Amino acid sequence: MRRIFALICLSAFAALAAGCGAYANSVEGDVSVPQSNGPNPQNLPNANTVPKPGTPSGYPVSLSPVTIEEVALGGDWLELYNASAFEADIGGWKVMDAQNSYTFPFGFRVPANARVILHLGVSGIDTGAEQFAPSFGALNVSDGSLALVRAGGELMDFVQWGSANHAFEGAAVQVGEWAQGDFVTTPNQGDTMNYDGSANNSTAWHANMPTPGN
Ligand SMILES: [Ca+2]
Repeated sequence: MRRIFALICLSAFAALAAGCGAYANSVEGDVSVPQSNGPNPQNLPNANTVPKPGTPSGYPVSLSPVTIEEVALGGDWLELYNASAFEADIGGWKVMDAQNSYTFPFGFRVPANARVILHLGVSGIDTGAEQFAPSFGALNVSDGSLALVRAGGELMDFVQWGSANHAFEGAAVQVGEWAQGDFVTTPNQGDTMNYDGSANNSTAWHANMPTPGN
């Protein structure tokens, strides 16, 4: 009796396996998987040469691949950093303070692990590494805030200095990008505010010598 039962189980399993195989064939059809590093006439991804995603090198605490990394209050520029291992399209994203807004041009991309400087209040030649926002008013040196907002209006990053309750603080707290009432101590003249990526609050910001572009 036990042997018969085992036989039934085996044949049921065999039928199931055959069924699975037939299904797989119907999905894959006649497509053959490239086998070597050689020419790939079917132009299919070659399992041997397609790079595998590595360990993410991005900032672990931020929801955005691109963050505000450095702010020069007196010099009126700021730096965004793509900390991820992938190119980021930030076309339509806005840098905003209480009075001003700058929108990155359509299709603007930041390569993986690269930075872009946004110059405020001055004109210049826009490149992949530097953008100019001539109509953006001077940042408030003693206290203020800056927000990075995605094209759909979603707040992606935020920093606030000198005192609390500046523009966008509520939205930043709501999405976990800032702590309520928190602010960065205003740096000494000549220093910039630098973000180290360790937290979504003022403890991750430090006054330092300017490092535009790196
Ligand atoms: Ca920098």
